[in-house]
Amino acid sequence: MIKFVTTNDGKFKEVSEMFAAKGIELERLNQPYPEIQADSIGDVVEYGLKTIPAGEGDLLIDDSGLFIEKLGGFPGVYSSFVYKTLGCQGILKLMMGWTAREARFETCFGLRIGGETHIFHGKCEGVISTEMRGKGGFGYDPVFIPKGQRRTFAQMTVKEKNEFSHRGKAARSAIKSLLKESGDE
Ligand code: ITT
Repeated sequence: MIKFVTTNDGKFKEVSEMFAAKGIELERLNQPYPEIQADSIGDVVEYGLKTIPAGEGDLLIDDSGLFIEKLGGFPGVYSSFVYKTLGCQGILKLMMGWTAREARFETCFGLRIGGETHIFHGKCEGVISTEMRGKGGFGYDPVFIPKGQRRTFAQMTVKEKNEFSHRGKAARSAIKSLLKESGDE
């Protein structure tokens, strides 16, 4: 059994659905892990994994962020703070009148299996919408439209979001590696 350490209901739903579809069960450990102020989400994940005692067994953690091109990648590693302080409306206000709306989501998974650490990345390019749309998803989903799509992530089902998303990509890589290790693939 792998424990997914996350305080975020939406993340757990997205990832557990994908893992379950491949026969891998995830247990939720609803607690925060220490997140250092680092330049990259990869560093946050590597540090975070190290702080969780080996006694917790096999683990998964996910650190993600929204990177807005014209803002030099901001909020990036500050995504959580900016979401709590400005929220989606604050982002829209900040970008009011801008035509350059390119942004991307990035996810880094840290998987610790049998004491060994594996890192997986996923990225999703897109644009920031001009208004909030949709009731699904979480966080910045109502203002993010993945490339080539017309709907925001919040207007998609979990399954649809997983097809395009940063997290869906990281999850597919992690699943592939897990199945390879267990000889199921
Ligand atoms: P953990 O307990 O797993 O750390 P968290 O919500 O703190 O949960 P992050 O630090 O990875 O997760 O997320 C940073 C911010 O980015 C946070 O406000 C999230 O709501 C938002 N976010 C992360 N993934 C997202 C996604 O797929 N869609 C929209 N917003 C997302």
